[in-house]
Parts: sequence; structure tokens; C-alpha cells
Amino acid sequence: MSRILVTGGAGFIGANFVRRLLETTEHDVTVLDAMTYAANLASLADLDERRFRLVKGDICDTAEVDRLVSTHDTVVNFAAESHNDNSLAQPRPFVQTNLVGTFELLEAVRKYDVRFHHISTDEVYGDLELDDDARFTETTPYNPSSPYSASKAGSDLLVRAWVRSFGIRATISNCSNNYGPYQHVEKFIPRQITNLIDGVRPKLYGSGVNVRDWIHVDDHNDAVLRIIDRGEIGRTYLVGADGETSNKRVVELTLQLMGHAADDYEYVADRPGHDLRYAIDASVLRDELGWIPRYVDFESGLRTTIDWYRNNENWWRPIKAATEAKYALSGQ
Ligand code: NAD
Ligand code: TDX
Repeated sequence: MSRILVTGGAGFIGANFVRRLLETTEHDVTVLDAMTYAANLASLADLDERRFRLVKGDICDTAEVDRLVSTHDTVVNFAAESHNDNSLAQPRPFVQTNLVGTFELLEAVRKYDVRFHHISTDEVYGDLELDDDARFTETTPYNPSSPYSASKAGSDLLVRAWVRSFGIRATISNCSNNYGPYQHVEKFIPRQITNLIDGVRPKLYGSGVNVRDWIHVDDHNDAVLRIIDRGEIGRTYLVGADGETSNKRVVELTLQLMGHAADDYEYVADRPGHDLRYAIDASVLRDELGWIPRYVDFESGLRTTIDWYRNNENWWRPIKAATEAKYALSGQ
């Protein structure tokens, strides 16, 4: 049994990870989370307090990070500013949290020789053409497009440098787009589901042809657990479940599953610099660590996610109006 510090554990993927840890392992879990707009206390409600505690704090706070890292065996870093649209409107917190915060964690794990796993994104590789069957691999050059993806790319490079220069025990995973329960309603899929519950038509940026490689959050977190247990120190693992789908197709499917005509959506202003297509080749993770995604049927994963938002309005209702007010300012 060990003590795991999960930074950003009150956000979407982190909260699902904490729930999974408590359900499937014996580890004690501490969440360090700044409780920004993206966090939701309700995502961590009802957890067993004998094995779980939440510390409200910032990964950029040197003393707090030092204190917490010194008493844990493993740190898993989910803490980040995560939304591309926000990074275009206000890039500063992205540089601060994603770069400076990762630096603070690296200095602490170096000091106490604590195992570190860094959660990152496929967006560090930039985007792919639509009419191409190329996919990202571990050797694809970094070429990020947005302030968000550039700050994540920088954080990955810091981790790699700390491994090489200081010998810290770290791994990195770069995952494609996640969906599932507890995802903030600013993100594409929950935004459209909750819009439809509210009688509002789904909104597609630009022409809707952009492709994302969808993976269920539980499959991502299974991969993270596997990498922490069996991953090779210093390695980067790509996580993806062959879920390439155009945004238009996601909206059409969501409309159908929720009982509407498939074309009952509207086009809104495009995202500046909008990445065209992401696609992950996860064969290293499958072949070397034996990881197999379970939610390979996107339609059924989407149906379960729709049900979750229908059944958990208490979770998302308090943040919905403010999220839409922010989108209205940019014509989206
Ligand atoms: P999220 O925005 O839902 O959650 C981020 C959490 O980090 C929030 O609880 C927030 O309060 C916390 N946080 C922010 N700044 C902090 C700080 N300075 N100190 C401490 N906590 C802070 O994000 P998510 O979608 O759960 O993403 C988690 C991680 O996974 C991020 O690193 C993201 O880059 C990465 N990722 C996300 C996806 C995706 O599809 N959502 C895909 C690949 C990788
Ligand atoms: O209302 C919308 N309409 C729309 O067409 C929204 C919110 C988004 N979109 C488009 C933009 C993207 O092409 O849908 C796609 C997905 O958008 P987001 O949910 O904002 O995700 P994305 O920008 O692809 O980034 C996500 O995946 C990679 C996460 O937010 C990142 O944290 C992760 O690194």
C-alpha cells in the first residue's frame, strides 16, 4: 500500500482517477487542488475519508508542494488549465499552472526521490491533415498550436529534462480527447448534451469537419494506472482508443441518441487556430504494457454519458449559465 498525491483531483479526469484508485486499489489518496472554476467538490462527494483527503492548494505554492510531496510515495499530476478556448482569451494562468506548477512539482519529487507521473495531451504534437491516415507516435516532433498545448508541451519537456539531468523517476502519458462523467460543461460533448437538455441547439465550430480521437475517461485512467505500475522510467506513452470521429458526427449522434433530428444543430464562429485532426497510435502501450481499452463502442459510451448528465443535473446546473455567458462573448 502506498500514499498517492493526485494534483488536480477535483477536475474531470483526476476525480475519475481518484474514484478508480479508491475502488480498485488499497492506496491512500490525497488530492491537491486549487479549486479553480474547473473543479467541482461534488465530484469527490461520498468518498471514504479513512483513505482520502482533499487539500485546497496551488501546485505553484513551493512550500505547500514541498510539504505534501515529502509525505507521499507517488505524485500523479493532473492539475492544469485545460481548455483551449480559455487559453486564447487569457493565456497567463496556462503558463503559470502548466509550466511553473509542473516545475514546482519536479523540484519537490527530485528533492524527496518520489515517483512522478505527468498527465499530458496529444495536442503537443500539433494537428494532422484530414485526408491523411498518419497518426501521432512517441517520436512525432512537438508542434503545438495554442497557448494551452504549448504550455503542456513545455511541461512535458521540463519533465524529460528533469529525468535526464537529475535522474528523477518520472513517466509521461499523452492522451487524446476524453469523455465521460464529471466533465465540465465548457467541453464539447457535455456542452451539447446539457444544451439539448435545456432545449438549445448544439453548436459546431466552423464547418464541423475537425476530427478528435475520443477515449472514455476510464480507459485513459486504466492506462495511467498501468504506466505507474509497470511503465519504464523516463518513457512517454501515447494513450488512445482508435476513436476518430468528426465533430459533426459527434453532434449528429448526440442529437439522435437524445431523440432529435440529426441535423438540428447550428454553426457558430470557429476557434482561431483550430487544430484539424488528432489521432493516436497507441500500439506501444498495448504491446508493451498489455493495455486494452474497454469502451471501444463510442455510441454506447456516449449513451451512458448522456444518461449520466440526465441523472446528475445537480452536478452541472450550478455552472451551466456562467459557462454559456462566457461563450456568448465570443459568438460561440
Ligand atoms: P479539468 O480542467 O477538468 O481539471 C483540472 C483541475 O486542476 C481542476 O480541478 C483545477 O481546479 C485544478 N487546477 C488548476 N490549476 C491548479 C493549480 N495551479 N494548482 C492545483 N490545482 C489546479 O481538466 P481535465 O480535463 O481533467 O484534464 C486533466 C489533465 O489531463 C490536464 O493536465 C490535461 O492537460 C490533461 N488531458 C486532458 C484531456 C481531456 O480530454 N480532457 C486529454 C488529454 C490530457
Ligand atoms: O461548443 C463547441 N463546439 C465545437 O465544435 C465546443 C466547446 C467545441 N467544439 C469543437 C472544438 C474541438 O474541435 O469540438 C472539439 C473538442 O473541443 P474541446 O472539448 O474544447 O476539446 P479540445 O480543444 O479538442 O481539447 C480537449 O482534448 C485534449 C481537452 O479540452 C484538452 O484538455 C485535451 O488536452
